Amino acid sequence: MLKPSLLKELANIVGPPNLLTSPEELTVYAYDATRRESLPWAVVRPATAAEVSQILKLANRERFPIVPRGAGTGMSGGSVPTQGGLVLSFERMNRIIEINAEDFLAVVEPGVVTGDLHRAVEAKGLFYPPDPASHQFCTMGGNVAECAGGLRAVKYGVTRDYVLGLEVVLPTGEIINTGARTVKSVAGYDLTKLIVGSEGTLGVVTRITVKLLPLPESIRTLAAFFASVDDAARAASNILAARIIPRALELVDGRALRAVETYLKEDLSGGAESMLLVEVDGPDDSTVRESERVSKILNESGASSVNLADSQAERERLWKARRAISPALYTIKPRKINEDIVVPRSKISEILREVGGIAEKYELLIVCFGHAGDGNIHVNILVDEADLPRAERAVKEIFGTTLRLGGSISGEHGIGITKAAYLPMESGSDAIGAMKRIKQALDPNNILNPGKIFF
Ligand code: 2HG
Ligand code: ZN
Repeated sequence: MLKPSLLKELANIVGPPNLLTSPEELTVYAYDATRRESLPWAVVRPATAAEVSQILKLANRERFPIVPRGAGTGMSGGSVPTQGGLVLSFERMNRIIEINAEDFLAVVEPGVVTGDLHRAVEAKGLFYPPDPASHQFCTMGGNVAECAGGLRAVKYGVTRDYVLGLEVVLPTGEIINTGARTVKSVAGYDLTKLIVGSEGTLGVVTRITVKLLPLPESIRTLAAFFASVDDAARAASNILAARIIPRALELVDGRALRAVETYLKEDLSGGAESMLLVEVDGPDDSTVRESERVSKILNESGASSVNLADSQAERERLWKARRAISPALYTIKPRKINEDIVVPRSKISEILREVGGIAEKYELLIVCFGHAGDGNIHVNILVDEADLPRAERAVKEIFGTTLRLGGSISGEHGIGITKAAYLPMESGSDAIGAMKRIKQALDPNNILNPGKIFF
């Protein structure tokens, strides 16, 4: 609880309408996409880095937890206020400050919706590649905090690869600027990369400078259907083996297809057991050639049908379906444990087979879909209450197998609270010790998003 005198100080900093304390309002800031919930004690909606700085200084003086929050679309509990405290919501810091075509960069506040940035830069012939499946809702601050990936990571990389610089309020209240407005900069430690993906535990991001690319001239999208997920995985590998890096290479298994078809009330696949969505981009003549090569490989890999999307509307229909899989899975069971393991690309078929074996062994309903092109598979265990103990054992085995294959337990969703217990399996105690020392140095009173990443 925050005592009344503190609430008054907070109201003075952000203005009374931007301090929320009623139970109804607090509920809205209690959850994320994991559907875990924990009520904050209060919520503030700051408008400037200076306000954030004052709030953090107050939190240090009074030792209460601060939980930064974007749109709450995170998949590992990063923005859930598990220890209560004060949520810092960035809905008012939502301006696109600059789009600079000469320097190929944009400067945004953390509350900008990622899809809005896409549209704004594309209107100027520019391109911001990172596109989490939730791009219509998620915000840039959250993308930076979790180092969001998305569908185009296979060719273009993840959020980390586009952040040139940040304005960050340190847990102790200092406002610092990291990085530069240049493509290159090696001045001192790379604090930008340290903050990106630190899950709101090392600093509060108040301004983001991102690199932009020229907007590709043309895009071609293919949907291919297969009789088994094994065939689809092999086809994905065959595309990469042909030295083609599409801008998206997404795999959807049969169960995920059925779920999204029910959810959207449309037949996408004609009953197929797996789908690959492949998208190539570049100069027009090159996408024509590349999509023809991809189509040939898909057919030779045993696809039952391969369709080239022949209109923008058709492309949008396919991607809308792909992006709807995550919510659609709730039509099957009331809960889903979603993992985002990532393996070296050569191991995609192997990990899918292993996960299939684990599902059988523990008698669980496991759905796999996601970013096959970069090895990042969303393994979703769909559970009732009674399945939970078996699901926990299965998760451990899935992570063990992933690590044995040279992968990582999280490709893009972060550790948060849901994977904190498993981080030692990947990082080991010495590396975690080093992480904890960094945390301690920057946040000596452990006020910033406590309880996330490690216990
Ligand atoms: C996606 O790619 C998201 O759709 C969500 O990362 C994944 O729900 C999931 O497992
Ligand atoms: Zn994803």
